Amino acid sequence: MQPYDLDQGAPEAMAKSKVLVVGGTGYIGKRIVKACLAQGYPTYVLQRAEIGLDIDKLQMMLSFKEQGARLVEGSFSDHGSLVNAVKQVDVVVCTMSGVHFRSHNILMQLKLVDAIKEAGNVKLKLVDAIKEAGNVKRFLPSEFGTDPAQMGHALEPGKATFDEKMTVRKAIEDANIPFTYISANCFGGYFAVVYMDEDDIGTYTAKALDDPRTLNKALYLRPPENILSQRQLVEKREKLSGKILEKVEVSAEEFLASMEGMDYAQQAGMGHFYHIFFEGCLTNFGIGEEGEEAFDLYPEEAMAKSKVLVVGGTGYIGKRIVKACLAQGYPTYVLQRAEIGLDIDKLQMLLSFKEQGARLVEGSFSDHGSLVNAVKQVDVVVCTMSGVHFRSHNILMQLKLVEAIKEAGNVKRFLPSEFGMDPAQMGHALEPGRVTFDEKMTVRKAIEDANIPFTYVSANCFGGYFAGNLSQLGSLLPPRDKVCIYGDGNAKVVFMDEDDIGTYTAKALDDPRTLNKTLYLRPPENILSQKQLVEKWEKLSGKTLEKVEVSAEEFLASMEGMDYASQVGVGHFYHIFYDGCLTNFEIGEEGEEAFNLYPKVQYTRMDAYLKRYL
Ligand code: NDP
Ligand code: GO6
Repeated sequence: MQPYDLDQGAPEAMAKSKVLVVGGTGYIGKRIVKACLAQGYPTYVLQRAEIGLDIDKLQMMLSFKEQGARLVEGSFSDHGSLVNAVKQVDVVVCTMSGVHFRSHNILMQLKLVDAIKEAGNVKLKLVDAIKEAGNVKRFLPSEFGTDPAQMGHALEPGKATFDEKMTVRKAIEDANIPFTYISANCFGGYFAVVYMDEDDIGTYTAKALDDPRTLNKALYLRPPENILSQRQLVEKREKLSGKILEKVEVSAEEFLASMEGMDYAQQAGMGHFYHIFFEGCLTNFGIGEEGEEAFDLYPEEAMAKSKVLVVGGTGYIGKRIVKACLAQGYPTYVLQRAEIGLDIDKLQMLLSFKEQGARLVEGSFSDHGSLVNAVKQVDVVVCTMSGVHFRSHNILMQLKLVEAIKEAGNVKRFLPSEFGMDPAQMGHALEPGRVTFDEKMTVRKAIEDANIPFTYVSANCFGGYFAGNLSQLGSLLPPRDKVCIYGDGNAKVVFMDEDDIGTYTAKALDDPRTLNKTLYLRPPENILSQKQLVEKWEKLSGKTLEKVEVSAEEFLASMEGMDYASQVGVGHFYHIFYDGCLTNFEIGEEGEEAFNLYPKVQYTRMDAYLKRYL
């Protein structure tokens, strides 16, 4: 067991379709297997009888099994075995070898063309098997390239590729098999128009195979920043290498003329290049009714995952953000402060992060250069600097981090330590509690003055400080007999499971929709009044508590004689429970709501949260 287990996939996993990948050890197939496993699908991979002595293939199969896939034996020359295989699942993804040329090796290309030809009829066998089995809810045939429906005019002999795929489509549709066709455009490694990273093709395919919005549609992968002309691509290369290449312009006529005398496989390839680079066939049509665009549907997957640095990673909320970043597959960096000294718990936690794949970066707030060096290594910085007066309160220390980010100049987004009430709403807050908001606003101003892109996460009430104790000050446990009810107890509050704050923060940190915005965490079922919270506890515990109503005046008067940290707490509670400051405003243009953006996150409801206190 890992110490901070964040298994946000689990509740979703139950509902996920069972997926069979046919062709799972292939170039694109293995990435789809990986993405299906990563996204929590029960994943089956066809293990062909023909595997023989191909030790690499077998090893790959075994590694899939180790990662949780189930291997299903079958063969394309044994119809019954295919039927048996597809009978076990809901969705079949086929990545049978297709239209791409791995190199200019002429003989290899010949073999590939043969394989493509063969694939055409082999896949029909699969279609027959699916038809006969009758249980498959969706079939994704081997497409993953140029949309064949757009290629009726294609040149011979390259046209064969598209014709065969259209034959497969016809067989699928004639058999009334529900489908999704993935038009993945160019695999980045081969040729370059809409360029796609192969792992992203796997990710989008796994996302789409269960999504009702892609049912009986073609899914086009067109992430906007990957739509590039050949010239733009070359420019990028030149920038990276610092070397200018000589450009030799080839006219369409010359290009087509060069096909003469080439072998069949090469001619097919030339034809495809012609349509892509001279016609622009990947982008010269709008996506109609029959299609969907992957970037539109899954904007959160659009970019290669950003590198994230968490500053304050061993803190109460910080460690949960680190866990969520790791779980969501971000390359995750955690600042290891030089000041750690003999704090053995902190060090052990950092080591456990490292074990889980995080990179530790040494640095100190009293060494500007070390902070610059740390932030230079990443795209996004999340700071969870302490901000609870009776623990420690160092919100303004973040100004040093802002200076470092400004100097480094590479950071695409900064999430400062907020994670509470929206300080922008708290201009009227009472002394001395307002210091929390004033300092957070000072940090915001420094960020915005330095033109650093940001997201502010307004996480509302941590369950541990506000729910488990039924919102009682000075205690973290539910009261046994009496509970103080603030006013009429009806002001709406938002209670959050701390792990969910980690999950939403990790989701938002490279989402274009949250750029330069405040993200409010308001999952609908967690918007509760204090009374409703108490009711839930009474139901769970089977015990009714005596309610002591406290008026606003009494509550504020109680501040007198308290120490500073407690006065801060009373002020915050006052605004939350008497003003209703967490919910008495609408989210405007400058904000987004997390449940809206990420409806699939199975957030923890407060009954489940309170169960832990029974
Ligand atoms: P913690 O008290 O757990 O501290 C977080 C981290 O701050 C520490 O782990 C440490 O980082 C860093 N830190 C502390 N002192 C120093 C220092 N002198 N120099 C450098 N780093 C330091 O913070 P919380 O998780 O409680 O608070 C984080 C945010 O959440 C705050 O903005 C707070 O206001 C907010 N919050 C909101 C609540 C709510 O109900 N909404 C409740 C509680 C907090 P390291 O890991 O490097 O040692
Ligand atoms: C948490 C607290 C709880 C104070 C925020 C005294 C910033 C926020 C909801 O850590 O002062 O007993 O938004 O006796 O924006 C502390 C502070 C509350 C808890 C608030 C916080 C909340 C900071 C106490 C207590 C449980």
